[in-house]
Amino acid sequence: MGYKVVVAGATGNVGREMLNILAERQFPVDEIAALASRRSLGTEVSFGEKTLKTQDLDTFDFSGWDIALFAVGSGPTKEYAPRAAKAGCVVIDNSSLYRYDPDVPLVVPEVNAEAVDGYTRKNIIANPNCSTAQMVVALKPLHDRARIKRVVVSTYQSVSGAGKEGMDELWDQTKAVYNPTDDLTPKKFTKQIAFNVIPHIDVFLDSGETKEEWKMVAETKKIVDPKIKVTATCVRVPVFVGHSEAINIEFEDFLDADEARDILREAPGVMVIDKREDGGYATPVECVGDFATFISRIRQDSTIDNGLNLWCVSDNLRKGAALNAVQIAETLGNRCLKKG
Ligand code: 11C
Repeated sequence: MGYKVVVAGATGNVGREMLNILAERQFPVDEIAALASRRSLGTEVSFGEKTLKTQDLDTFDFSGWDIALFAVGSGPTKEYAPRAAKAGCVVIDNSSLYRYDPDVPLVVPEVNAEAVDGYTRKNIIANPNCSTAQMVVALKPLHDRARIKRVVVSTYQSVSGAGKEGMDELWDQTKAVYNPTDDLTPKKFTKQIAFNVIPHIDVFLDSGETKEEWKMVAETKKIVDPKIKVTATCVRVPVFVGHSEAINIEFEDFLDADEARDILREAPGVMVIDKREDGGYATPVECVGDFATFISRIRQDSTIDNGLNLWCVSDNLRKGAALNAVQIAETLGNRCLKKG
């Protein structure tokens, strides 16, 4: 006995990972439908040992389906998520469309699992931005011990955050750098990404921040604590998968680096790799395909009374998107929904 599960956007980076993770974690699935836009129709996708043929999102009837994982971007989400929700199917949405809606829970299960219960207001639950998800997994257990006042974070975000086009652009440009006849013109990104870094993700706001930076502020407040002040600089780097973050935290109470390390070792979803020696820290290539958020370089910030610095790396397509969505589905199943 399980659930009837839909994955919308099944041919994209995140949709494929959703199917992989549902299978890997043996989510109780009675029936599964993989949906795609009309232009990807008929494309086959894997679900464990099975191959699924994609069906048309536009004409799909969500009645009788229990859970729909959406990874289609805000535009199509606006059109199809309310339709699914109205048909009685609980939508877990990876786009930013509903994240800031007070009637929609924004959930990272290690941090605020109980918020899932609020799904009944719209039949929709929002999945946070990838850079927020991994950061709050690390912040929450430290906040519970010493109350966080302020966070200063700089991100090093992989090109897969910008979808398959972003990955293709890094691949093509990397080859083009060595072949002068190839075209280096940026298409998906605003500047050359190969052998470069770009301090710009998502659109600019009037404040001078980018929307990616604003999301880290607004989402941390909604998920962890509205009192926490956050300031972010979000940067795209030439890495295919895995986002990294340098996080500076100011607490109300003193927290020693050793105690912080012990707390994080026990924290759900966290893997501490923190030896003060060559290679004693995590980097993105080692974290790809993993479920954990990796924390390294935990150390005191001696410029303030109660400060710590740490390095945080996670697979942005997993904890930052597909894994978190599946964990929300698991939480919903455990707390709220009846099987079959
Ligand atoms: C990136 N974080 O790396 C973005 C991708 O709000 O869900 C996810 C955007 C979002 O480009």
